[in-house]
Amino acid sequence: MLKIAIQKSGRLYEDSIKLLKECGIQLNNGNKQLKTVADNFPLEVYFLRDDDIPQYVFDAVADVGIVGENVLLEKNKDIDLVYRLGFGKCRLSIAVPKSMQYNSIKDLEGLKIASTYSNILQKYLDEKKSNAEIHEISGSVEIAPGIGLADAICDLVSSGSTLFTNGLKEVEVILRFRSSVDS
Ligand code: PRT
Ligand code: ZN
Repeated sequence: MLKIAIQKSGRLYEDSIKLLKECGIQLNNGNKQLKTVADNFPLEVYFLRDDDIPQYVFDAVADVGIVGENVLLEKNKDIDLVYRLGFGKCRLSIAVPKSMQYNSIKDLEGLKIASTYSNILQKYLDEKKSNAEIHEISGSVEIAPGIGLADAICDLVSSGSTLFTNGLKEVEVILRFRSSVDS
């Protein structure tokens, strides 16, 4: 029996289910259960928090998983990216308050950046020889500068509207996650 881990709910859920359907796989119990077996194919589907998917695959509890490349990189498990599916496109960026003068990464020296992507961000800061400090938080990153928790943020961006509504501007793009199916 093949085992696949997909997101239980959230941005990747619909497209993951759609993909399985397009493969002709029939699932009955939706995402109410933590796992389900396909009606017409020897496939078991696990519904998980996206953050847990790399570990499940690494532990071989699941054979494959559908997860954002950002999560895959942040968790840094020894597992292979075998295919880009073409959905969930976004980028990981650093943003600062609109009013801040920003010319280069040097302007972040000694400042605090709130992020849930501390591993990817630390690697980027090291590459740029920046000593900015990372403040790791697990969510609602965009409000951090507004409430005095940090000077800047590093988070995923797609349309840019969350940055805009929180008075932030994008100043560094760390990674662009390609959605192309063949790259
Ligand atoms: O509950 P669980 O832990 O499983 O889900 P989650 O809340 O951690 O993740 P979820 O469902 O928000 O996102 C799942 C995946 O979708 C991410 O890991 C990315 O690979 C991908 N993705 C694509 C995004 C976005 N676009 C995105 N815009 N994930 C999050 N966002 C958030 C971003 O963090 C920010 O808060 O949306 C906001 C910005 O969006 P814009 O459009 O305003 O720029
Ligand atoms: Zn998550």
